[in-house]
Amino acid sequence: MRQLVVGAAQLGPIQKADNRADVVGRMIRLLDDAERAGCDLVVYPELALTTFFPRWYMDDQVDVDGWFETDMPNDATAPLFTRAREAGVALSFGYAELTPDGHHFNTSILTDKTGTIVGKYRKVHLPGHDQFDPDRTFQHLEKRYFEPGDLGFPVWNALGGVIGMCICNDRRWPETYRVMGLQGVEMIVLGFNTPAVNSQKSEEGAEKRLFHHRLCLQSGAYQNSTWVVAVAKAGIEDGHPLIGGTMIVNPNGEIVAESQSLEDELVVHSCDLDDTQFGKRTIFDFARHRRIEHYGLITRQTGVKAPN
Ligand code: ING
Repeated sequence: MRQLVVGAAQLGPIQKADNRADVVGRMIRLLDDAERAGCDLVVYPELALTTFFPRWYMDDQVDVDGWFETDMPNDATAPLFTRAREAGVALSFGYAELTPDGHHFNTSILTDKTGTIVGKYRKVHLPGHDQFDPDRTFQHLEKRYFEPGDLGFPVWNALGGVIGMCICNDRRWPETYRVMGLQGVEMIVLGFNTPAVNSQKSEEGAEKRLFHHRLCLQSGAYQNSTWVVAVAKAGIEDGHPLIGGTMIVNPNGEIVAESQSLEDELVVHSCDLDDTQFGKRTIFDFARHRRIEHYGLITRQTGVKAPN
């Protein structure tokens, strides 16, 4: 029994006009709830400190960089790190990272229970586009504002287990889970901001979005015998709806806890990391079952080459 009590701290909408201090205040209130619930770890969404700004077209880099953090922790987030250290709770949250040498990443971090950052991940799969697209009902400019992550999919020995991170669109790609699965990951934590409608297919609404969201998390968890904790930024941001669906999925692919609202909401579950072992020793014992001599196309080829 290696119980890890996780608080999935869903955030409701953050408006473009909201400031980081107010958002951090909301995050601290969720952290207080998590401490009372006996959580060891609290997980917040992708880009947790600001509105989902990639929906807005900007061509002035000064405006773009205003959405980024140059240090972490920093003045805005220091109160959160201090509160976490006092509470003895580890944190994971996403933010827009601007590095000292001028690189822009969609980043998430993991701290230990003293508030020390022990892990960093930079989003690899950037969805959307990099130029203004008049055919879309709204923009999704992650390819414009971020570079693809350059850290791969690392995992860390932390909190008594093997912990990994990914971010939003990463959860739709099986490679994300498998690379961490090959490192023995026992819990993957991720945040997401998922528009409730498809900007290119308006008949695809929240229900279908939630169906694909669950499908990806449950298959990733099951096929790698790992816990998956997925945390939404939810609700309507300046008129643009985001799905909820914050949830915790067990190594069998079963949803064991899920948010009920589109607001700030803490979803708590005690996760036994030993529940990952049976799958890793039997049906998904990679060493015994995988046949890598047949998988070459997966890393040799990016796009489709159909038979002529
Ligand atoms: N958001 C969305 C996501 O992957 C998206 C973008 C939605 C892509 C639906 C494809 C289909 O959940 C982010 N931030 O990646």
